Amino acid sequence: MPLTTGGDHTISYPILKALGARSPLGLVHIDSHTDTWDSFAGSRFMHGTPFRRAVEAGTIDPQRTIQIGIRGAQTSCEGWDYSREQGMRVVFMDEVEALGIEGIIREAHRVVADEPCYLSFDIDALDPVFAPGTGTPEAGGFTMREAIRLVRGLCGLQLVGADLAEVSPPFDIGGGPRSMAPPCFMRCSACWRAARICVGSAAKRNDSDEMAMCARGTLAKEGVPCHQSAGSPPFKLVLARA
Ligand SMILES: [Mn+2]
Repeated sequence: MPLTTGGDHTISYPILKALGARSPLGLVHIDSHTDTWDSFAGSRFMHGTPFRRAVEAGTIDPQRTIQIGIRGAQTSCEGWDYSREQGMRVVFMDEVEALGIEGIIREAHRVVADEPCYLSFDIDALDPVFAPGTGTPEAGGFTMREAIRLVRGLCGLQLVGADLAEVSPPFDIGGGPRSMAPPCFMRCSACWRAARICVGSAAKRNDSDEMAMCARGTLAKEGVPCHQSAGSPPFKLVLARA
């Protein structure tokens, strides 16, 4: 089972192309943005477009896709509109408030159903108080406790892979290379630990160690350099195999 950390959210697209090559996957996408724009600044492959490309490629089933935590200022409703037109379940933060974490967990299980699915967690789903080290922070996000409950609540889904994206240590408080691992990645690894509960003992390596190595750019067993958005570090795709 590939567990991937980034870096720019563009990484989800090639992963989904591989994992969803035989049949479209369900998707639990936790983010403050739908990432279903058609293009931005002339690029069709950037961190605002991966899930639109994945729909077009037939690698995810929009009817079995739920996007959770959507909020924030946008200059266009294009992504929101596309997701809903495709039949994705778009859960804005207001609805998260109304249904509560347990209600959102039930909704995720209902939408994805008992078939293979993928989890993509954008760290900007968290409130910037908890994870400021990201390129597009949005106020009013999940607390760490809520996020951990949410991810743990996905236990029982047929997860075939997961990623944690948009981590940008240079944007962390007191940023700079030397501050990369401690504040930001400790928070990330907490999410991964929660995710590992879902995937059992699939990840054999110590996840926080692996992510710290990834952050220093010293571990790149597989994959391609990630497309970089402003401020994103040159992370490599890292796969932890079951
Ligand atoms: Mn985002």
